[in-house]
Amino acid sequence: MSAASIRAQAEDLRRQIDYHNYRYYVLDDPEIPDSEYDRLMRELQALEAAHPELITPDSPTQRVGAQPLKEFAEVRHAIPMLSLGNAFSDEEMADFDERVRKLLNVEQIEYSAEPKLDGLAISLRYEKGVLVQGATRGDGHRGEDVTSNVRTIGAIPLRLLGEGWPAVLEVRGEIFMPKKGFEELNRRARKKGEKTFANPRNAAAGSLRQLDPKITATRPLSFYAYGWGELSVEKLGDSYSDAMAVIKEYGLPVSPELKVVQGLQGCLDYFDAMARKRDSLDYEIDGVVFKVNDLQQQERLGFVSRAPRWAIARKFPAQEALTVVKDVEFQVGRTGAVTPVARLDPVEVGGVTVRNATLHNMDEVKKKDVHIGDTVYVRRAGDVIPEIVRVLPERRPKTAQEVVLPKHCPVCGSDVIKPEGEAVARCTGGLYCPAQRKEAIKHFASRRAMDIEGLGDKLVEQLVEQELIHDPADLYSLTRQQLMGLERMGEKSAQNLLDALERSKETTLAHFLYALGIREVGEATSQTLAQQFGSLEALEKASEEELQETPDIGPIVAAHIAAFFHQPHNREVIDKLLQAGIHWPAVETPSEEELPLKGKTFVLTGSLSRPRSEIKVELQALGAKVTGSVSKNTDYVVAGEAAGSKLDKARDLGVTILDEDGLKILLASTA
Ligand code: D41
Repeated sequence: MSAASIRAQAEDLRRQIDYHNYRYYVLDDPEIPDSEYDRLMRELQALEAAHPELITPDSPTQRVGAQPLKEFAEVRHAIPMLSLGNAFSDEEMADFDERVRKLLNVEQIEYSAEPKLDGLAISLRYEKGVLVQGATRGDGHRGEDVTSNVRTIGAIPLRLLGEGWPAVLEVRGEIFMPKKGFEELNRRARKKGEKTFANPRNAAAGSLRQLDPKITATRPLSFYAYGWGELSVEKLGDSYSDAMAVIKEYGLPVSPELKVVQGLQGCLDYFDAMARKRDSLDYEIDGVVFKVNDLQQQERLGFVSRAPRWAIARKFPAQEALTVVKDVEFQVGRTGAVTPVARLDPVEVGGVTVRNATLHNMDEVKKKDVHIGDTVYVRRAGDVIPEIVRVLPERRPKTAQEVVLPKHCPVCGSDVIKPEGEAVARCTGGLYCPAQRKEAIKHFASRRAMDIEGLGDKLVEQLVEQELIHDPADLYSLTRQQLMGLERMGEKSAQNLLDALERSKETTLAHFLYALGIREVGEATSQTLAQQFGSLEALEKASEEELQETPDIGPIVAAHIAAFFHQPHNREVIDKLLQAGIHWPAVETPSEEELPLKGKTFVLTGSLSRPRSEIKVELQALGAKVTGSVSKNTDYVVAGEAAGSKLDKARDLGVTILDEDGLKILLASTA
């Protein structure tokens, strides 16, 4: 292929990707599935990797790439970023409308209305259609240059769509974090015992103010435009709503809730409608912004100090309230997580009565210093579980009681453990604990565990709900009659399930260990344990110290394993399973010859045709070690599609690189 046609092909891919970004972020109407989008992206990456001279700064592959900064540079806003006046009641809205009508001397005003996003104001500068700068609002005159971070946000185009845009266009809007992404970010932080963000606004601000754009790139940020700054043309339209439609055509997301309404009544109706819709939006809003729609009218109204006289934010009532913690109880989740929950004196928060608030985990209780009897601020944000924001220590009564993690599970009585360095406490009941039963049984039956064909999640749920089974061992005493009494279960499928149960009894020690669902014991660890200990009896008797001597097993995993076998209930279930006839061939400790890959270290990278865990298990069975990073000690790198930096490193170090076919050949040669 000629250089020119490769360049054309890269450009074509970029146009396709930009277009699909627009369909996804701006129109909220994707035309192709994510997998197809990923394929286009990989194709472009491959092309650019082979021809680095063709990479352009506005290529969709170039979102993350900038080096970490020492500090942000200052940006002066040639046209200041204004602030907004507030209205907290319908009366204040009426005052605003009256003022505007008097100043303009008109009967009724046309307003544009949109939700007020709770995020961070930003100015995006496009020159000749290319994003050249992203700057925070700062004090309105001077902000910070966050260009590298802004570039990582998928909703923000690196170049404008279509043509005919002004040579200079500054688009202003709000960067925000959707609720789901915020919850997920905090869940991850909590799991790692790291600091959580108090709300999506803080999370968005914290993410945008990272000096390393690679961190920002991992944060689920989004953007809606709501105005403009410098323009090299006179205007984008005659009204705000027309101008926003133009900005949307350029490929920038505009709130899908943006509407033109007539007069004060139109504003009040829109506000009520948005208050009802609020919880179902997937981002936080703290009110509605109304703007005089006609740009000439806007100009006549002008500004007072730094706020336009033509716009106002009608705020929702506070989402926080004061109440008293009556008690703290502990709930057990499906994964055994034991979570403290505060029982509160019922209190109205933003129109809803709140009786409970989650405290997440004991670290959180300690950090916030919550005692039973304390007066606390509770916050309800959207449809998420209410939270305790902080306590008022000056109101703590003498009778206040400390919150203590129970030693035993409130549901099943098994020991509760909180491993060192982990935030979450867990019930060790596992298979036995009713709170965890369904999940434990689903896992037990799954393909890579006992592989009970036809026993899907729905069926397990029915069986547990109808109390036909209490633990996985009960599966093996189910009768045809019992099964045929279930929904959508005929004679044939009942018999098939019984046959599958029978077949599953013949297994391996590694599969059986994995099926038990011991925390942190995945397939690879199960296999290591089976190899090292050889028998279930030996493993049951192993001390934490002995467990830790096993390759790849650290103190946390060792503690989980020991705690599991320490629980009498778990031993009972295991005995029942063995009595039901589950068996496996004795594990032979393979001789040196049987471990052809002993001493060899592998790294798996890129996208492979099978789950990495599966390949890892296979390699380990042959004695190989599988690690996560490439070093001079690595013997083989198995590289799938779109392999990145690990592959580069392997090349640099001269490590043998295998594709999947190469791996097959290697494995076949060891057989
Ligand atoms: O959603 C928002 N947070 C929002 C903020 C919005 N929808 N519109 C806004 N419009 C303006 C003007 C009228 C000055 C163009 C704003 C803001 N300003 C704003 N955000 C932070 C400070 C000012």
